[in-house]
Amino acid sequence: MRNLTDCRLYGILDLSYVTEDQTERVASALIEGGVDLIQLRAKNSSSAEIMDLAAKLHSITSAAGVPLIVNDYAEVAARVAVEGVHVGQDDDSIAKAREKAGRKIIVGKSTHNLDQARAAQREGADYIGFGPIFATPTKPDYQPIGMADIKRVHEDVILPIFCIGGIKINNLGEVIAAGSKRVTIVSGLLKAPDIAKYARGCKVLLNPEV
Ligand code: TZP
Ligand code: MG
Repeated sequence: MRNLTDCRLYGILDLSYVTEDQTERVASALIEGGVDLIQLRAKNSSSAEIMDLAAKLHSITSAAGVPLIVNDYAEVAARVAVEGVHVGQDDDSIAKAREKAGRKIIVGKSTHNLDQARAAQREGADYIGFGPIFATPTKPDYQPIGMADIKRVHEDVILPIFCIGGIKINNLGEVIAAGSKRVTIVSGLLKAPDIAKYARGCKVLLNPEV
């Protein structure tokens, strides 16, 4: 299984962009394109539905050594061998998520400013999301924070930091130039006509040495 510190491109299988019957095909395309980490995000599904889907997806992701992270529902990790859980500012605390999972898992947390990023580190997160950097229809109620604090968050937080929000292959270079080493991309990947090719293009920008 890939180490979190080796992950640079984080893809989210968000059920507002893909139907449930497309998820396995899309997961395979993300993996084929070199996505390092995959999250299952299904804001309108029950925890039982997410459990079934996570189990199906996990057989694909685990065969490829790609960690699978479930958004919000830490109890899923108690029943399905997913590698982690992702929580937002208004969700379970990191400790509560770990307690619900009942085993050693990765726990990531969404942060929307420097103070939240520092707090997530103190709280014991394994990685953070930082954004939305740009305005995004995937999270429409959130004010974009821009790129100004990307450098600072990398100075203050030693955890893997995934910049997120409105990041596409055509603005990824700017986000990297602003100090980002890792990104999460949702709609850019899921709406690409060729998902694997899009992911591969992003990986080239994120891993210039490869
Ligand atoms: N958290 C902050 S922005 C965001 C989340 C889940 C959505 C990012 O989606 P997209 O489509 O890559 O802008
Ligand atoms: Mg949440």
